[in-house]
Amino acid sequence: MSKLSRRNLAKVLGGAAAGIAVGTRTGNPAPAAPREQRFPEGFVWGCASAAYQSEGATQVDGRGDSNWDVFSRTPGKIKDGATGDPACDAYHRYAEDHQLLKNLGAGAYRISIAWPRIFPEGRGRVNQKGVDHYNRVIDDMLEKGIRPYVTMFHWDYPAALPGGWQNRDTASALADYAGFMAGKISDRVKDIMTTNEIRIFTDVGHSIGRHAPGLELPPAQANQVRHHGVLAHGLALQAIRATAKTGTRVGFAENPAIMIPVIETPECIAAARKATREGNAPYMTAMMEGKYLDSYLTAEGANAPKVGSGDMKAIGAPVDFVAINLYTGYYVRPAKNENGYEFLQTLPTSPRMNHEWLVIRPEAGYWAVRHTSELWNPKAIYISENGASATDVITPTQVDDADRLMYLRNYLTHFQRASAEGYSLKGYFLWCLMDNFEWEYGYSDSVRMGIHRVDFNTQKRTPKLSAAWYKEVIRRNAVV
Ligand code: GBH
Repeated sequence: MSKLSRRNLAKVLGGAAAGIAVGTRTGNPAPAAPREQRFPEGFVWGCASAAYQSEGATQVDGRGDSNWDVFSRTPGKIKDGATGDPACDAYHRYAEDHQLLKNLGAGAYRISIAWPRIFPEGRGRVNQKGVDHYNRVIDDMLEKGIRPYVTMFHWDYPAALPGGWQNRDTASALADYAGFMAGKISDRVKDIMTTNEIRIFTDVGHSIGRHAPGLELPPAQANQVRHHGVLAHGLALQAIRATAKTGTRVGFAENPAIMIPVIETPECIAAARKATREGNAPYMTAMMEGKYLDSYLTAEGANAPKVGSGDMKAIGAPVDFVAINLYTGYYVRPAKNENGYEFLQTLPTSPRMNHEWLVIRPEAGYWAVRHTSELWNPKAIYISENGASATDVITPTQVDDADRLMYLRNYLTHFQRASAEGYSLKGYFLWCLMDNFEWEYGYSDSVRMGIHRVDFNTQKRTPKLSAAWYKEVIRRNAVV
């Protein structure tokens, strides 16, 4: 045996491997009882959905056309030419859907209101049938013991609004609508979100052009649209507070880019926190701080948005909670450059779910909560969306989606860590209760995201394996 003595080898590999007789095995100590990764008492478990993705019935009861109707009817924009019809026909089947939540034991459902059902022309005339519809939806939820969380704007605005988000007036139109609706529902709805993902509907809709209205604006105009987005939140917040019954809490649902310290050292954590603040400068950071960071304004230079007096005060008014949609994240480390950090590349080998963009980064769940708390310390944080596109395996007796379950369980482990460390995480909404219209991907089989499978021909809903798993999570109030 070369230079290695048997003794050294035994140290590294253990006696038996080194050919040395080991003494009598005394056995391992008895394993400790498994410790459950629990969530605090009163933690809110729910599912999420959105009007245009699930309601269908786009021509019913006086609803006006939305930007998404116009976009999805434009050839070449949506896979297979799909539109928001029939979606899940939730407009007519909401009671059945609430029953699905009840079967899960879920205590909450996040829905959005279709603005074009309430103000078909964007402003002015109210369509009472639209108001009546949401009153029925909310009442049915409450009768079944499900707490409604309502988003005023999840991307579908009345197509009649001149100029859409390029027009500053759209921000005040949203505020008028949101204030009006809050007056109608806040006797029963206690948690309202102004907007969903300003980062996405402004960027992907106006800069990348993959979402409605499909524009690819130059930087100055795109920044102006972003400003109108956060302004809409600020004005809506004011308007809702002016009309809502006391005890109604108002916030936003945003999907900030979350930067993960690739190695958990204090330097790397600080770098990731700084990158998270700066990487969301036009959106969440502006809403939490009431200002645009100098680094953002300097980088944009002449393309920076034109800001009206009083805008930033409205945008930065304190919210009652922050809701985060969390799907993926970005690895960051410290660097000797101007920013003090750099991003690691996302590689072709980075594990993904079926969406190309859905890179699996479960740690982002923990860092979303921790960075948000450390940067801005909001009263409460919710995860308002988290979920995955995965392939369903259909057997005669079951719909198996073990990969979705794997994804969800991994992320939940990291949300639980944040909660166990004492961060103010109050609830979790799984995206999605059921398969639905997945925006530019339409109804493609590969990007279904539900824990209930929807047959879009018959509208039959079938619980998947992930629904059975989620039910057990809720029952035990723990990661299972
Ligand atoms: C959420 O957005 C939405 O709130 C929800 O409506 C949606 O169904 C769900 O995700 C699942 O997609 O390839 O450059 O065009 C999550 C944020 C928005 C991230 C679209 C990826 C595509 C970027 N996602 N985006 S791009």
